[in-house]
Amino acid sequence: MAAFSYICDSVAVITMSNPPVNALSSALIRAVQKAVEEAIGDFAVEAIVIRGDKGKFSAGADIREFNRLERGPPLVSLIDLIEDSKKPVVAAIEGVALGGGLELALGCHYRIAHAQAYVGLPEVLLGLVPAAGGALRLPRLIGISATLSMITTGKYVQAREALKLGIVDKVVGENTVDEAIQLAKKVIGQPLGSRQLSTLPVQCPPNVEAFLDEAMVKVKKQFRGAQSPLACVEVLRAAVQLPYLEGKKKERELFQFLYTTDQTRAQQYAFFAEREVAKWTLPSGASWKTASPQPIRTAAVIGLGTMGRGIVISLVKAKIPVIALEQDKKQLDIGSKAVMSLLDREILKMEQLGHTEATNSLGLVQFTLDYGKLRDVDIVIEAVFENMALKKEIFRHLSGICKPEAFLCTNTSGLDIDEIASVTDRPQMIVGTHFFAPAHIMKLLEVVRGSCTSSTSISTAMQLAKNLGKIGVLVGNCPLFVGNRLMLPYIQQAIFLVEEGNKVEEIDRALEGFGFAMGPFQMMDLAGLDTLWRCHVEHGLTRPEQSTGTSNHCCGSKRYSPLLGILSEKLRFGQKSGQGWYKYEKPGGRKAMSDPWLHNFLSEYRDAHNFKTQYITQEEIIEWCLYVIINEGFKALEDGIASGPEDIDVIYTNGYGWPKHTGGPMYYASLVGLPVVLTKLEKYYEANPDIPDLKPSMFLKKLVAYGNLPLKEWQFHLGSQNCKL
Ligand code: TC6
Repeated sequence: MAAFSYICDSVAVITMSNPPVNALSSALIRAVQKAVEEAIGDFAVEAIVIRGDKGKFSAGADIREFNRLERGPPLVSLIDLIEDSKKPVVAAIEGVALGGGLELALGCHYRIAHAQAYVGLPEVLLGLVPAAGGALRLPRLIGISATLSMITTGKYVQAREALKLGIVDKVVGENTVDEAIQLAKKVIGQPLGSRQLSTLPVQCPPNVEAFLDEAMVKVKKQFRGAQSPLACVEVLRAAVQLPYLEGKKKERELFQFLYTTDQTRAQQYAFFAEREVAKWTLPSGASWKTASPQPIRTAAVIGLGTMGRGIVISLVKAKIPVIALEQDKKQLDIGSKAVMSLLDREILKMEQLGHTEATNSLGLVQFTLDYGKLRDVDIVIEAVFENMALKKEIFRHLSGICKPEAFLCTNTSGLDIDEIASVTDRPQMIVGTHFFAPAHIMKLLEVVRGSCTSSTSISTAMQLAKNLGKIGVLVGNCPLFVGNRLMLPYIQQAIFLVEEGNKVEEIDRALEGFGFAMGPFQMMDLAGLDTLWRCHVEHGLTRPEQSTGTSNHCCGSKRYSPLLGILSEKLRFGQKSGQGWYKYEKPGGRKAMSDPWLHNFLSEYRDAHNFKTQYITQEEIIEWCLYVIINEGFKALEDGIASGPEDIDVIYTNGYGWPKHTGGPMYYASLVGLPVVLTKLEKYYEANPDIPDLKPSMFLKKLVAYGNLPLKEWQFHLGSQNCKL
């Protein structure tokens, strides 16, 4: 676990070892404590270096132990022991020093980091606050403002930035441990007072109280409904107002409060779910363990619209050379200018973080009109607009041009992968790669398996997702895949509520109050009402010939709303045209403002179509809108399109703005209780038999028949025979 592995000229080197990330489990803390005590007590030792095994300092407290009853020795006393040591202690940081790992390093008197290492206090992402002195020592080292930004976002800071901020004393390109030993030798016998962070004053801006009040307001707005970012501001207030030891008590109190909340459990679930989805298995038995990803050394992107541009940037950021292709000179000029301007912005950001080599990225992208240039690339990602005929023509063409080993991917948000694959010479190498806009920022990649897609192709696409810094989730091939399939009933439901008299702004407010970054109407305005309307039409969710809305609002026995179509016909496309469900300061503007025209229009529309007004509460809005997502989620599990509830949750929390502090739609359903969700759906469906999205899924009913089963047991009751992956 940890031993005082050798003494090098009076310097003891303690190596923490708990693969794969040296998480500070009870056993590891105990072992490090013993090693530090030994080193302190050994006359031959004059200084100590602490390092992590296998190139990683430590990823912090062992999250797997969070829910266990037995607790080991507290990390806090180990860190205090280190800080109080009369012999200098140096942290040699390689890989990561996160959470408790960074807190331990802050207890050391000096810190040296490798250039590729990251540090951070990401406890907030697990619904917690730093609780081993991190939020008290860091502001004494780098000030309140920089600490606030780190602990409320949980962001990881690269070594060079950490050096600028003052978190580490030195950054080295190699031999981190040797450098740490040299530093340790140099400081033997020097006074340590100024290096014991807990004894220093907190660095505050003038009028710190007003600064913290303002921070609280900002954080409340930014992390709607999440408790831990607010607690982080409170810990900082304690750091400012109280002496260190009392601040420590407050830190502990807040940690212990958060530790018992549903939010932290949901966020821990989300953490493990994001790792679980990488471990895919097919019904054939092929899996992430048996399939080998092929190396992707070069790539091509076809189509430089919004999605294509973001995909090019993603590839370049992962240092993969890209050939970007457009169909004509005009589109190529527009697309290449947009890509280069995005790239310039990314390079600037990277340079500010100390990546001096960032400008080299400019040479990684090449623009062309010539398909012949795609002959030797390892992967092609087609990102033209959603038109099956066009996509098929492109894939037919690629089939004749690309080398036989090239993987051919389509960025589609819901078209049939098998139909696209059918026109190629290599259906086993066709993969759906559904990126989310903006593609160079959003973390999610839905990897869609067609019926012929090989396990090697899946493995390659999943590995590519990881290399691009994204989370790949494998899903089956069905209309709209998983994410959009669940989204459509949500959008429809929100529109039905408006037809019944509820205000667009109220519905958005209710869902933002639940924690969504934006409500459904702002989201529709962002996505484009015309685009959504086309999607409704393509998927048979309305009758295109009646888009002016003179019908009885039924398509067969199914209710539909023509509102998206009507607004699109009035050129109210959303943000891009400056008006949609809201009005904006200009086309492309972002500030949504309530629109009196829309309110009048809706009131006339309701009168003309004899809608019965049914105002509902904020709580009911949440139920009506979210329970259809959950219900469709159970249907997707039943159909075998998603491998498990975790996959749906990861898709929703990383691609659709579902708040992580509620875990995702399926986890949230388990929290509410499946019997409650079922009863509500039954009630709503009985009142609205023309909305089939409210009809409870058979799988949900089956689970409820077993009682209120924990989410981990759901899949067992489905069996694997349904899997369509
Ligand atoms: C804290 O410190 C609180 C302190 C207060 C004390 C009072 N514990 O992400 P990967 C596992 S809170 C247990 O795939 P990467 C992970 O589940 C903690 N396990 O690898 C996976 O297991 P699997 C604050 C952990 O190279 C394996 O390691 N720290 C922990 O892409 C590999 O992980 C954090 O929040 C852990 N702390 O990224 C850090 N961390 O193979 C969270 C990872 O069985 N960790 N595992 O599936 C990370 O951000 C990333 O894991 C990484 C490595 C950057 C360390």
